[in-house]
Amino acid sequence: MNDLNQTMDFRHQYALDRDCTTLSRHVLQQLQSFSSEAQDLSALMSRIALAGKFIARRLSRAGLVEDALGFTGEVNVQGESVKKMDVYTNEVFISVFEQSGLVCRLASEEMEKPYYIPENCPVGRYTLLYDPLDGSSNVDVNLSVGSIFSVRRQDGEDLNGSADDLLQSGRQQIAAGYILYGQSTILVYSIGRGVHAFTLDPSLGEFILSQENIQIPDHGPVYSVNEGNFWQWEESIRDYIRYVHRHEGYTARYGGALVGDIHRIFMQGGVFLYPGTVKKPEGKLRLLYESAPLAFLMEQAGGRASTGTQEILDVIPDKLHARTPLIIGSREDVSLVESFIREENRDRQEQILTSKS
Ligand code: P6P
Repeated sequence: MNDLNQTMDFRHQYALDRDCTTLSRHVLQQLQSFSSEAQDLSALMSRIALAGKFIARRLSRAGLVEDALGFTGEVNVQGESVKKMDVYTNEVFISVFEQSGLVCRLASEEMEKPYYIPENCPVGRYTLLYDPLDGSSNVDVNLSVGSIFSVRRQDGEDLNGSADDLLQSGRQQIAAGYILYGQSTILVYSIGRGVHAFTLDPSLGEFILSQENIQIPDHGPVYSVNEGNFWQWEESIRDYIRYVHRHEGYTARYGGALVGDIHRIFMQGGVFLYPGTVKKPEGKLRLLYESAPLAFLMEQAGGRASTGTQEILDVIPDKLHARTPLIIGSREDVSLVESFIREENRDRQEQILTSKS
């Protein structure tokens, strides 16, 4: 073959490979198997991608679609005002899994109890836990929002519909990820074999592999936290913030929507914090469908996720919508925050001992 044909052949092959690594193909490549379980997981991820496409399409035209924006007037189980887009996105996830035969239960931030798909239960032994539209307050100002998902196997019979078998540590997750609706729509996932990103190509209607085996730097310049809560924090968190204010090499970035803030940390390194407050030590973010899936990804990417005193993936929730403080990102940066918390706890213990002596 002459040089021109060799060059054309290479370009042709590269172009096809670039466009053909779809999400479903990648899952099967990861599992190196075509077993029925591998096929199920691949199909399940494709359903999540389909939900992402529906949501991305709705968001891209929200300002033009009648009744897409604004509030429903309802309050959800979290005590938050429900946006019309919250309802729409929640129903998208439900509809893409009905008649899928894959998922028996869906547990959502928007629903007090899990939604059961009885016809799937004898077959579909998976449960999807998800936050259909995280950061929805950003929708009305056209800033990035995201969906977060976690996949677990159904562990035993859920006889009374209480889904108590979901109250297990994040290490039981078999897949997790998020979809970031920004300038482009990016799906980031892991099935425990590294973290991989796919970018939606609207002209193909497919998520195409754009970044494989993402690794987060051990340290990064970004600290991401809502400093407006400074007055509510424990002294240890305040001391950490004073430290980064006084040392060169840090930059504050906070978008008010978890998925976008976390994606930046994945890409640039650093730490995201949503700590507890004196009044609400459990924090704001939910464990099972926000912190745990993100912690699963972060550990796969070489980072860490902590409550401040415990690895997020070791936390066992007492209820479906349990909340937890979240300190997540580069190993060194998460450890630095923890060192301030340990220092504070040590000082507090010394004060208690001193007062007793
Ligand atoms: P605050 C959005 O409501 C959310 O759940 C996350 O997406 C985000 O990280 C956090 O809350 C923002 O909370 O108190 O800073 O507005």
